[in-house]
Amino acid sequence: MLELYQFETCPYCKKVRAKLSELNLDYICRNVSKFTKKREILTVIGDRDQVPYLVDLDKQVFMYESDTIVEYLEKTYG
Ligand SMILES: N[C@@H](CCC(=O)N[C@@H](CS)C(=O)NCC(=O)O)C(=O)O
Repeated sequence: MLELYQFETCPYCKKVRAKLSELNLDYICRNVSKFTKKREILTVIGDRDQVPYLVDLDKQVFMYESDTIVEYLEKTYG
């Protein structure tokens, strides 16, 4: 299962959402907008307070950086 930590107006997140849709992939969307308590989860499960952050549980892959994520999705699921 794929999980995307993101917020709606982030352009980098938008790029990742577009790729997920293009590949017709199901994913759980974790909305972590700025200035919310919920956002702290990112520094617990990752090492940076930054979105987008992708978790691919099946493959135990965790990553930041939209370009890296898009490339990973294309390579793995394209
Ligand atoms: N190079 C990163 C940039 C990501 C980025 O700057 N995300 C912003 C939101 S649009 C962010 O999380 N900034 C830190 C913050 O909001 O605290 C990428 O391509 O994913």
